Amino acid sequence: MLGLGAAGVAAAPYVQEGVDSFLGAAAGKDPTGITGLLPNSSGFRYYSVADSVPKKTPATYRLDIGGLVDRPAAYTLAQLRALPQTRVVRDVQCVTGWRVPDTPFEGVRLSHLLDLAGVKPAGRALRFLCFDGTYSESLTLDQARRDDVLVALKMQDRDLPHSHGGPVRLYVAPMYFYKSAKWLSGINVTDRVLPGYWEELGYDVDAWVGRSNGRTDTPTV
Ligand SMILES: Nc1nc2c(c(=O)[nH]1)N[C@H]1C(S)=C(S)[C@@H](COP(=O)(O)O)O[C@H]1N2
Ligand SMILES: [Mo]
Repeated sequence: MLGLGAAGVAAAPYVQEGVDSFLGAAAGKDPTGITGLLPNSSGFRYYSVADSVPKKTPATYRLDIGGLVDRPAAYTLAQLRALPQTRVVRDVQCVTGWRVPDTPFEGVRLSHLLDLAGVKPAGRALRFLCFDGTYSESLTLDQARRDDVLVALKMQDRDLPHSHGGPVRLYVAPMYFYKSAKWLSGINVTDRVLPGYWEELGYDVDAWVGRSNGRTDTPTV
C-alpha cells in the first residue's frame, strides 16, 4: 500500500484533482481521494478527476462502440433504454474504504451490447472512454461478459444524475468502484488490456473487491 501511495504522489502534479484528494495522496492515503460529499445521496462520495464535466441530454448523448467489432454502433439514450434492462443489487465498495450497501443499478448488460456489436476473434479486452475527456477504464472480454457488469442507466431506481456519471456509466459489480467509469461515451474492443486512468497510477487492473491491491479493512476516508 505504501508503494502505491508513493506512486500516487509521484503522479499527482499532473493529475487534475481537488485539493482534498491531493492532500489525501500526499498524506499517503489513497489518491482516488474525495473531492466532496454528495449531500443528497447518503454514503456516496463524489469523484471526478476532471475539473468540470459537460452535461449530456437525451438529445446529445451517444455511446460509441467500435474497435475490433463487426458492427460498430452509436447508441442514443432512447436506443439504450429500448434494450432489455437488468437490475443488480450489490454493495458499492470504493478502494479508499467507504461502502454503500445494497445499491440497485439498472441498465443494459455489457455482454448484450458486445453480442450486438459482434466481437472479432482478435478482440481480447475493452477500453472505456468518458466524456469528461480524461478518465478511462479497462476490462478483459471475460470480465466484461459477466452478467453483473452493466452499462447502467439507473442507480437507486432513478435515472443516473450527472454527479454519479449520468446519463450513462459503467457498473462493474464485483470490482472496486473505480472500475465503474462515469460519463461513459465509448467502448472500444482491443487486442489487449490497456490500463485505465487509476491503473496507470498503480491500481490493479483486475480490481476484484477483497482480492486486489485495494483494501476494505483499513478505511482511510
Ligand atoms: N469518469 C470518471 N469515472 C469515475 C471516477 C472519475 O474520477 N471519473 N472515479 C471513480 C472512483 S475512484 C469512484 S469511487 C467512483 C465514484 O462514483 P460516485 O462519484 O458516483 O460516487 O467513480 C469512479 N468512476
Ligand atoms: Mo474510488
